[in-house]
Amino acid sequence: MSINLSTVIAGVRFPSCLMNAAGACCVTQEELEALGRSSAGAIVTKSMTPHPRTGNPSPRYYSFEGGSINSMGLPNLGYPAYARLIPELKRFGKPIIASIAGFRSQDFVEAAQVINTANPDLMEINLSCPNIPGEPQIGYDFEGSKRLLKELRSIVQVPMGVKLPPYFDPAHHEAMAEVLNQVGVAFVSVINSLGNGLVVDPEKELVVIKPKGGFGGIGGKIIKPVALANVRAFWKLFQGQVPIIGTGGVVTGTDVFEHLLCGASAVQIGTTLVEEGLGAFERIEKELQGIFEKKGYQSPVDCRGALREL
Ligand code: RRO
Repeated sequence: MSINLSTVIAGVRFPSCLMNAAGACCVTQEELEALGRSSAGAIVTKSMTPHPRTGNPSPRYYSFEGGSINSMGLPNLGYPAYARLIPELKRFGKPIIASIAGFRSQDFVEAAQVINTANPDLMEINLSCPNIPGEPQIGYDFEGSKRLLKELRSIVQVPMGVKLPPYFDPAHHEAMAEVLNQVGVAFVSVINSLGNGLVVDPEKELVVIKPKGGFGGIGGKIIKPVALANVRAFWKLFQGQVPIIGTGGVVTGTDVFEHLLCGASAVQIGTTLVEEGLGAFERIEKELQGIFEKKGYQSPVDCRGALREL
């Protein structure tokens, strides 16, 4: 039986359903090229802003037993640099997803216009950066999200999706699904890190990262149930008609399998990639292949959304 881990999102074929999450190992040209050479199914860029940014002061990333906390503060090369890089990255023969961020709608609009002409395979609008002091996450403002996405929708010609923060109430899943239905998005990427958590070092009686008094986005193993719930909620609300990229808590092939069962068409990896390096793709792919073999699945679409309920 031949197993094929490729997947299709918005008409774009990905050679593998695994890829990096925006932010993980994807800021510099070197990092993006390394993703190109790796067995990742796509190259996802760091979220980009109009001007280059060094980000928040260090320490700004910390890993612990159950995951990670970060307050990177959008370090990136600025969209003009990524616009130049995207056509070069095409030589790796895998889709490129450009992640767009900003502080005001004009930032998103400018970046979207320029990046659109660089022609990435998909554009992921980041509505969920939790780490800019004084800037709320746009994805928690449903009217604001609608206004911004409608404006972007009229500019962006490549398939445009959104990266959402986690929601914790069905009313919020419904409100965002309504927005996305009205705008018409090509895919949904859930979830970004769980915003504004706090990790404490009891020995030192101290926070573990510097910005925002130690508050930061939580990623990794411990956020998996929240990620799966968000994938499942949007899968159901869209009745499987809008492709979902699942992100959150992926350490093993079993974690990927769980995301697929909940309805994901592909899965992004953040904390594990930062901790383990790009070899994680091969390891997790092998583990997923082993699960498919045992269960008799040939491709992600065979089990997508197939989670049974009691
Ligand atoms: O750069 C960051 O601090 C960051 C971003 Br833009 C994001 O979307 N999610 C995250 O956990 N960190």
